[in-house]
Amino acid sequence: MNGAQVLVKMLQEYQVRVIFGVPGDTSIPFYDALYDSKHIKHIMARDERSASFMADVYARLAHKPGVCECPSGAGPLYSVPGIAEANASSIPVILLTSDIPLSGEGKQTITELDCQGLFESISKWSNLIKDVKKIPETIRRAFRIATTGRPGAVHLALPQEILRGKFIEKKHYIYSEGTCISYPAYRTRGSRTVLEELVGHLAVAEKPVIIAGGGTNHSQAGKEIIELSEWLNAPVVTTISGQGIIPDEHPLALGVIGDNGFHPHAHRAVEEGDLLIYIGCKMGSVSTIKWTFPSPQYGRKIIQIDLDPELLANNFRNTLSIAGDARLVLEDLVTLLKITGQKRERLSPWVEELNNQRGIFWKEYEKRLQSHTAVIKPYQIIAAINKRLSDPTIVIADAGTPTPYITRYLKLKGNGSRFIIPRSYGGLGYAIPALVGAYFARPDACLVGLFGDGSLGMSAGEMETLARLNINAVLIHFNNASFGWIKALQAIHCNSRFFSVDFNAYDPKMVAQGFGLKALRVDNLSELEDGLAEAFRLDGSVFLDIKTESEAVDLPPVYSWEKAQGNSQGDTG
Ligand SMILES: Cc1ncc(C[n+]2csc(CCOP(=O)(O)OP(=O)(O)O)c2C)c(N)n1
Repeated sequence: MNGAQVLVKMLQEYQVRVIFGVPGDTSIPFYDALYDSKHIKHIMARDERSASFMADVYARLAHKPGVCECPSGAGPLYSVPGIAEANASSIPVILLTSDIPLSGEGKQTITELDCQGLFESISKWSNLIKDVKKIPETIRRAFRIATTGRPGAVHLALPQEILRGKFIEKKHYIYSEGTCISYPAYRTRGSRTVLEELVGHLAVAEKPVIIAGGGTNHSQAGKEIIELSEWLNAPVVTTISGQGIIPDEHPLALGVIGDNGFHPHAHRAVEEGDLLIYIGCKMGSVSTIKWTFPSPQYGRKIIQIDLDPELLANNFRNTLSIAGDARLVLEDLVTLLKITGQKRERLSPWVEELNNQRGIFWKEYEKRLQSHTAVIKPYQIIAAINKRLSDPTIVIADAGTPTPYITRYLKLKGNGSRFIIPRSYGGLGYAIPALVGAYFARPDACLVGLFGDGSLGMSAGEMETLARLNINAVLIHFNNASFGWIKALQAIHCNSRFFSVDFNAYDPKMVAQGFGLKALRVDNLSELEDGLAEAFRLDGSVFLDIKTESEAVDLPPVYSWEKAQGNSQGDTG
């Protein structure tokens, strides 16, 4: 076997079923080896950035590492966004770059680039393989590093001599480490002593609140979160990445906290809570509104559970910090509570009151939906989408208009549905390629992507990929003819002196059709329901262009923006 064949065999050993990538001069031996693989499907993307986004979303949904590949030079440069996003969001993505020959190093070889150095600051591990015989052990290390501890991205550069070189080692060197086929691998339990301390704090807490971050979704800790909240009768709020961990209709599921698309009653719960349990939550700038929320309050206890000890007590002063996997820590906590404690049988008047507020909030929303508006508002689009959602549906959204409205108003159905959004860098152009990755992880699910026209401009080419692969997906385009989010900031902070944010008029429907999608257009509210019904009914990828109110006219639910406008809704108290 040559190195490329060994690489393919190793990927098969790790049960890799799909690789996303873009071809190049240096990828020829790897592609030739993939040609013979009956187990691995190669998905050609139109841009390495998209390929890395596809691998990222595949990993999030399949709970296995996502693998992408690119050729030397421009390929790794274009792969940066997806690798950085995956790494910062604790998603195991493995990028394989086929590189120029080692013999060409330092000789002005076209596409020569220090790929190892390029990825060092945005991955958990970046390595250049210099010996064919090291391929198996390096691949094992790559999967181990990507899936263990706090999962993240790994990059491997494979020069031509390595891909073409002869592998003369024994075949039994080619094997996988079963635990690292999925993630999180080697899950760790929390310290028993600290958990007992937590049980003591819970026994005297009057208003405990559970705050579930993205780590709870990665850990698949939904059942345990519900068990804990029901045992304590404690409300659960989530961050944007934690959404979906508890069904929205659950009496203890209050909603989303943070700056973007928050629910006022969820904020109130956290602000009034006397014991806050943050689980799998980085407590970063958005969920804590730049570390001002919750406000400092004497006697309030903060507990943080995270698999990464480096995050513990990093941004707030914790009463207790517990290092461990969310699911296992909660499993142990609930077991301990059952042995030692009394279940709180009834909802406290405080939780009843919060629920009452939640009821009023949603009634007011229903009322708002009754009024006719000249231009379609984003919240009307989400309400119409909600009616079409079945279980399981995967909803993927981009930055811009979709984020706050989805966060606030989306109602996922059932246990199999997920909502995905890249929250570490919020790079535009994620949702369209992400639909491709989602399809390979969850072919059973209905796929819905939401994005603005700014995002469309960045990843329109992947509509060809969707059409080529004949993927069933609904693509919802929020057409406000601008980089609306930035325009809104200019409205708030620059007295509407709009600068470099408006697009020329063009026809996105024709763009989508040109790439082979079915495309529909909705200009006003009376067409919205029918347009969506048709988009969900048709087979294949369907593009729905919806003319939408700009954020600059009608501010979205962003706490700091509402506050800057003096809107009392933004008040956490
Ligand atoms: C790659 C990238 N560049 C710049 C930004 C900064 N940014 C955040 S929101 C936004 C505007 C988004 O415009 P659009 O996709 O049209 O959505 P809208 O806000 O209009 O709904 C920009 C430019 C970003 N998030 N990602």
